[in-house]
Formats: sequence, C-alpha cells, structure tokens
Amino acid sequence: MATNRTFTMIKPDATGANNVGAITKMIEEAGFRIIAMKKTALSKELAGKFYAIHKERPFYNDLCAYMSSGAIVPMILEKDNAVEDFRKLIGATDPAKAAPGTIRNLFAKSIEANAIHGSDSDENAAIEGAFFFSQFEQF
Ligand code: RTP
Ligand code: MG
Repeated sequence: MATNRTFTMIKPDATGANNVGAITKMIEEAGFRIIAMKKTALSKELAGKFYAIHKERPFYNDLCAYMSSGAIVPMILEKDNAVEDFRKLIGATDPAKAAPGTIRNLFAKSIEANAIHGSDSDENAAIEGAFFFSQFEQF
C-alpha cells in the first residue's frame, strides 16, 4: 500500500454520541480523502485480534470489552504524510493531555473511550486497513 495512507476507526463512545458526522467533517477539512468507510461492530474476539499488539498490557481486556460495546466506523484515509498528520489531528491518547482543537480534545470521554483510533506506522496502517476492507472496497 502507498505510504500516503492511514487507517482510522471512530470508536463506540463517539458513534453512540452521534459524533460520526462532526468527526468525519474534521477529517475531510484537514485534507484527508476517505478511500473506504463503513459502519459495523466488533465482537470481543475480533477486537482482541485487532488490538493483539496490546495483549500483555493491563488495559487489554477492558479495551476489548469497550471496543465491542457499540458501533464503530473504520476508514482508510489518504493524504501526504498521512500517518503522522492524522496522529496530530486526533491528539494524545488521554483526552486530558490532547491539544486544544484535536478530535480527542473535543470528543473523547476518557483515556479508554477516546473517540478515535489512528494507525501508528505505515506498516500498521496497511495491516489494519486490510483487516476491515478488501481491495474492491477502496476508492
Ligand atoms: P489507538 O491505537 O486507539 O489510536 O490509541 P493510541 O495509539 O493513542 O494508544 P495505544 O497505546 O495504542 O492504546 C490503544 C487504546 O487502548 C486504550 N487505552 N486504555 N486504560 C488505559 O490506561 C488505556 N490506555 C490505552 C485507548 O482506547 C487507546 O486508544
Ligand atoms: Mg495505538
């Protein structure tokens, strides 16, 4: 996959609060093009697979329960320097530390229910995008 792509997922707290439109608007206004998008949900088992990298972390079980607690909106996004620029747009993991005007500053409820995911590398962006979308769903 081209290195100008990243993967994101609007999390259950934000879909539950009807913030999908507001968040998607911020993403587009920041210059990202939506290449793939859908509304779906994860079982606890699939959430565990998606976040397998965090298996040994103390928050892993809570995270899997939380990520399967409601609807999610996964997306593949395109922009120059996508991974790094998107992490800046969403802000720090803990909304109390997220810079003003970032998506997590505006919409996250807690360090766990923090509104949105953003891939941390080009390699993970490709893996995570392929977890949710086939090549025929990317435009
Ligand atoms: P993400 O992968 O979702 O974009 O978030 P991130 O890189 O900013 O943070 P990461 O360390 O990868 O953690 C993944 C997600 O786990 C939840 N978390 N809970 N209770 C806690 O201390 C804690 N720490 C992290 C968050 O939902 C975080 O986004
Ligand atoms: Mg992460």
